[in-house]
Order: sequence, then C-alpha cells, then structure tokens
Amino acid sequence: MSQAISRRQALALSGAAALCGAARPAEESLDALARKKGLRFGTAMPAGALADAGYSGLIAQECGLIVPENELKWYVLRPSAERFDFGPADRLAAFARERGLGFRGHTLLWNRDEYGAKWLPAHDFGSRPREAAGRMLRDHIRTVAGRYANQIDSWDVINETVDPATGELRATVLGKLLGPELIDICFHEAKAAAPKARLVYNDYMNFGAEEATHRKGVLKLLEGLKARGVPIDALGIQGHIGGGVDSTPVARFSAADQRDWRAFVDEVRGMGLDLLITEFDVNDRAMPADTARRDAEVAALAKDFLDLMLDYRELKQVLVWGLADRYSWLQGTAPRADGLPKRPTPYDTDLKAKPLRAAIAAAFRAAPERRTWA
Ligand code: 9MR
Repeated sequence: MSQAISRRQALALSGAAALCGAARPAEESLDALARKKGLRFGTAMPAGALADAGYSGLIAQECGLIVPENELKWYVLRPSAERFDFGPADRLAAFARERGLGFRGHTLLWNRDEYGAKWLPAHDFGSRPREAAGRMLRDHIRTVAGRYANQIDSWDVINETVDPATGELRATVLGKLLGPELIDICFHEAKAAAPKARLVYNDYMNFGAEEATHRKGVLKLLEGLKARGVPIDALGIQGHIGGGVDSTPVARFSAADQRDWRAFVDEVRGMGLDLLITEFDVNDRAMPADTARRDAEVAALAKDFLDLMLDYRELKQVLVWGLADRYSWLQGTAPRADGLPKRPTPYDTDLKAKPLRAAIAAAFRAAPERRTWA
C-alpha cells in the first residue's frame, strides 16, 4: 500500500469523526472500491458545504476527489472585467488539500452567455474586438489554470459549447468575436498554463433518440479538435440521466438506446480519447412517489448506465453532481408534479445511504480493471 493511500485513509477517518452520528456505510468507501479498478470516485461540492461538518465529512470519507460546483465559473471568479475573486475556489482547494482529496477544474469556459460573467455581454472590446477578446480569454485561462497548476489533475477546458438543438457551436459573445477558433485557443492556453493537467471537453449529450443531434455535434467538435492537433485528453460525459429538465423523462436504458450510446462512445474511444463521468445523478422527476419504489428505479437505471460505461477501460473517473439530496441542483429545477423533494444522489437528506449508493458500489465491484490516470 502506498504512503499516499494510507495518509488518505487516515485523513478520511478523521473526516468520518466529524459526521456527528449520521449513518455511515459499514463497508469500503466508494473511492476505495473505485481505486481497486484503477478508477477514482468524487463529487461536486459548493463552498457553502464547507460549513456543513456532517456533509463535508461524508465527502472526505467517500470520495477521492472533489470538483467546485460553481466556484471556478466566470460569474463567481470575475466580479468585473478587471478583478478576480479566488476566495471561494481557494477555500475548496484548501479543503481538498487538508483532506488528501484530488481537485478537478470546472470550467475554464462555460460557453453559454447565460452562465458566464454578468458584465460580459455589455463589455466594450474597443476598436479591435477580435484581438481584445482573444487577449481576455488567454489572460483568464493563464491566470486560473496557472493558479491551480500543481493541484488540478483535469480541467473541463470547455463546457457545453454544442447546441443540442442544431449540433452546431453555440452563438455566444466570445464565440461571435473569435469564431470556432475560440475552442482551440482555450485548449492551447490551458496546456501552456497547466501542462500536467488532463484537458477535457465536457457536455451533457445523453442516450436516447432525442439526443442524437447533440451526440453528433459533439463528435463533430471532437473530430475537428483531433484533426487540428488540439491538446485534448478526454470527453467528460456529464451523466445527468433520467431526462426531465428540458427533455422527456427517461426511466429505462433500453436495448436500442444502449446500442446507439455504445456507438457514440466507441467513436470517442476511436479518437484516442479517455472518458470521465463528470456530473452523475438520476433525475427522478417522473418516477413513482413511493420512496422505496422510486429509489429502486433510480438505482436500476444508474446500474445499467454505469455497467455499460465501466465496461470501457478508457473511463477513468466517476463524479456525482452532489453526494446527498439536499445539495442537488435538481431540487430547484423542473419540480415533480407532486411537489415531493427529488432523490437523485447516493445519500438522502439525513445523509443516510440509499440504494443508489449500493448500485454505484456494485457497478465498481463488477467493473474490469484499467490503467489508472493518477
Ligand atoms: O449545480 C450547478 C448550480 O448550482 C448552478 O446554479 C448552475 C449554474 O451555474 O450550474 C449547475 O451545474 C451545472 C454544471 O456547471 C454544468 N452542467 C450542468 C450542471 C447542472 O445544471
């Protein structure tokens, strides 16, 4: 056993002490199960959760890495064009270091203006706007990726730049000024600023016939990047399954959907890219009200999806978008018709493990071994 692992285990035990009596799994952590197969398991974490000792202790116990949920986005980091605020991201980085956890970066550019810096759409780029926009983007990436170059092991360089409706690149302020070159600039600058970090394109293309245009658009983007020699290491598959935010709810991973999804993942693998599941959760918006039945449906859908994905030895990390239901973004998005709280994550609101946790553990146990990324 390596020294790093024993230090992590010691730290996890001290974290578990902070759980203050919340129910804890009597078995190995999800990250320990993942590691046996060369994988890592982690979660998104908001800086606000640092004050929640029970929850942050559970994260330190179950996870091998965290990713800031919002704290590295332009709208948090860039209160104005001139100023950076690293406070919240630095607090999460410190937590990761103290607990011996890895740290992922999300995201150097979320190429959707509605989730960008508030001031950007009205920004005056002056008489040579294209040059000014390129400079701003490069400065941003150099500053942010450079700051965490020794800690962040993989970066979502670009998040969600493919329009699911058309498969084309989204029209954004920076995209209109720089054209498709915007994407290349981001990857090249990230490589220069953080040469050791793996560079990832992250998006929410999903399984299901409705998602075919999105999948096709992502493949086209990746093919272009590879053809131009852009330094990209992996595709981040967000893995928000269950549908239901702006698409039809999906309760099953049908044989036809599995076939089409495999064809998509095979193409990505064929380009020599690794894979991550970066934001896993199961939207239970249209599942039964009864808790036991709902949890069973969530777990079954998750297990089918994870089993297929873990079959790919290119899959190196699995991160959930929140470890407990009270921290899930889905609570505030497209509510259930019956108004009941959603149950999309592995732990309930009282931090008790649910069948989804068991499904993830079972999928890791059944997964083939792979060469680790770390
Ligand atoms: O979970 C995040 C939520 O707290 C934010 O309000 C929202 C907008 O910044 O982003 C959510 O996270 C998204 C992630 O950054 C990218 N993929 C989709 C996630 C859920 O919307």
